[in-house]
Parts: sequence; C-alpha cells; structure tokens
Amino acid sequence: MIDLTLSTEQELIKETAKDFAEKHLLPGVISRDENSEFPREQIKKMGELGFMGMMVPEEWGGSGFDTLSYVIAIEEIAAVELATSTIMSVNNSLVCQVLLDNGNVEQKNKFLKPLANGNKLGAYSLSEPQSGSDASNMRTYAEKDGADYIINGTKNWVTSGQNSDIVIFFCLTNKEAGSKGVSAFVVEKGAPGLSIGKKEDKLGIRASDTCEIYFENCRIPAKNRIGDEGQGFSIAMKALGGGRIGIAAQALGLARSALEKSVTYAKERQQFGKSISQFGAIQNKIADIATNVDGSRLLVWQAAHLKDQGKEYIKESSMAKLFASSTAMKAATDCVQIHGGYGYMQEYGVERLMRDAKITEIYEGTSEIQRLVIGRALLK
Ligand code: COS
Repeated sequence: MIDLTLSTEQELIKETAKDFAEKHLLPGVISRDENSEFPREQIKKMGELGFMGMMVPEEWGGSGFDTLSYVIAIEEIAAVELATSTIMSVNNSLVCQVLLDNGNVEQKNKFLKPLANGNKLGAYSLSEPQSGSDASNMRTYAEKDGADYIINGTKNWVTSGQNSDIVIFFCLTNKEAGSKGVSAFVVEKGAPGLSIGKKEDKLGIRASDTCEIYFENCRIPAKNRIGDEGQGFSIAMKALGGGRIGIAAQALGLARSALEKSVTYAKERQQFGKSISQFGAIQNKIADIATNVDGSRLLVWQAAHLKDQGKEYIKESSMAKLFASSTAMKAATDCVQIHGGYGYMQEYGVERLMRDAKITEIYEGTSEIQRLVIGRALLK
C-alpha cells in the first residue's frame, strides 16, 4: 500500500522547520547573500531544535529521526535559504553519518555527540584541485609515524571549511593501490600543520563558506583514522549516496519556493489590462514547474524511504538528485522570466534562486556523475 500522508511527528517537524525558516532565516537572507555572511546564530538555533543531527540516535546526541523526516526539514529550510540548508545537509548526511556508520565508541563520544547536538560543526573534505568527479585520483598522503600520521596535501571546495570545528577528510595511505589506498580521518581545527584557505567568492550559496584546506606535515593521532586503512573510498561513496538525497531535498525546496513566488507574482502583475496569470505562456511555465516539483518530491521521498527500510537506494538517490537539481535550475530560471525586469533585481529575492540553484547540479556529484551512477546500476 502506498501512503504519502505524513505522520503527526513529521507534520510537526515540517511546521517547526518552516516556522524557524520564516522567523530566523528570511529576515536577513538577502544581506547574508550579498555580504557572504555565515548564519552563525541561525545554525546554533538549528542545533537547539535538533536539526543538526537529525538521523543520529539520541544516545549519540542526535534527534533519532528517519531520513524522510530529515528531507522534510531540509525542504523547508532550503525553501528560504539554500546556503543554510547546505551547512545543515553536510553536517547531517555526510559528517555525522560517516561517524555514526564507521566510527568507534571513542570517536562517537568525542566527535559525533557534539556534532549531532549542535555544539560543534563539521566539514567533509574529499575533492582536491585535480580530483573532483574522479574522486579517487587524490594526492594528499598520510604517512604512518609511530602512533601518528603525518599528512601532506591540499583539499578544496570544503563546505564550512572556515566555520567548522572538525573536518572529516579522505587521503591516500597507499600511493599504489588506487581507490583501495584511500583512508578516512578526522582532524580537529588547531591541529599543528593544518591551515585554512581564504573563503571562495561564489556565484551562489554565498552565506555558506567554501575554502581550501592545507596539510603541511600535519600530525594527527592514528586513533583519528575512521575505519581501516583502505576503506576510505567506500566510506566516502556510501556517505555521498545518502548525502545526495539531502541535496535533492534542497533542490526541491528551492524549486517549490520558485513555484510559490511565480504563482503569487503572476496573480498580482497586470499587463495588457489583465493579470498575467491569464496568459497561456505564463500558465504553461507554472504548470511545468509544479509538475516537476511534485515529481522531485516523489523521487526524494522514494530514496529516503528505501534508505529507511534498509534497502538499496544508491540509484534512487542519484535519480532524485539528478531530477530535483535540474528542476530547481529550470524553475528558478522560469521564475526570473515570469518576474521580468523585477526578477533580475536583487531586492525581489528571485535572482538569488537562479544563482543558488546551479550548485545543486554540481556538488556531491555533478549531473553527469549521477547519470553514470544510474547507468552503471541499470547495466551491471
Ligand atoms: N558504496 C560503497 N562502495 C562504493 C560505492 C558506494 N556507493 N561506489 C563505489 N564504491 C566502491 C566500489 O565498490 C569499488 O570497490 P571494488 O573495487 O571493491 O568494487 C571502489 O569503490 C571504486 O569504485 P569505482 O570503480 O566505481 O570508482 P570510480 O573511480 O569509477 O568512481 C564515481 C566512481 C565516479 C561514481 C565516484 O568517483 C564519484 O562518485 N565521483 C563523484 C565524487 C563526488 O560526488 N564529489 C563531490 C565531492 S563532495 S562535495
């Protein structure tokens, strides 16, 4: 039986997230975007509401919700500020999830608890300047030295790189073994030899910080390795499989916001003596956005549901991300078009949607990589 009705608890999560977004995110959203200002107070409050470790059991500091509840919350946050939902998504589905699935008891106590209860913020670092889609082609290397590792290399595109307290990163422990030579580690800010680069000046999601991180003979204890040597690539990929459901939910939230703004404006705006909502050209755009928004939600919920059932969800996660991100980009572009000249101006809060939407087609795996994952799953 298919039942798409939300439970009472899920309705409450949706309402809480929506209410928070309208009261605490909406007021400063344009200025945070303009000034690339990190939503520090808002992230703190989201921690208090239990939104930073939603899928982590309560014993490890989280809220103990399922993936469906998580995507419902992400949709509401992203509908108001995509940048904030990015910070939330990375902390939840990449950082906390890696520690929950692969960390030992000591690592969970030390790192997971404060990340899940919102006292600390985490970053996830896989990419390097020469290795983006070809993720295993990394150069950063960890050399074993007694009870420590000494790390050298450069990572890039690290979300929350400047504002996080800890970074989960992936590097080689064996230079000859390809993806089997990758290991996962956690490093705390302030570790000797770790430095953080300047904040990148981005097209969109400007309130979230993105930067390079540098390891120069950075010494970290071997007990900071997550899982065994050589398991890192599989840990990274598994986390991204879940993370992509979160990105799809972000894209869905943004697309829904574009739909709502388009409907409101189309009804208000008068041209040629009538509301522009009466023109077929506008109706067609709005009908297409609405259909794709609902299609995106069904794909997002399907992937989340499969994950919650403990079933295989990698293909469905990539399908949700591929479809929802393309929907977000198209919906935001059409929303600007419906608003005409006003849509192009910053103060109407519509041009930001178009700038923000683009990243959902790129990060946590480009649309081309999602097609590769879907194709491989179908043709194996
Ligand atoms: N879960 C667990 N293990 C996985 C996995 C997954 N989802 N996907 C791959 N692996 C494992 C494979 O099983 C394989 O191990 P075996 O050799 O034992 O079978 C190993 O990892 C290498 O996999 P594969 O041969 O498929 O690696 P490729 O180099 O072909 O890369 C893609 C696969 C392209 C899918 C991967 O590199 C990728 O997702 N790239 C995009 C990275 C990305 O999203 N970056 C965003 C940065 S984070 S903002």
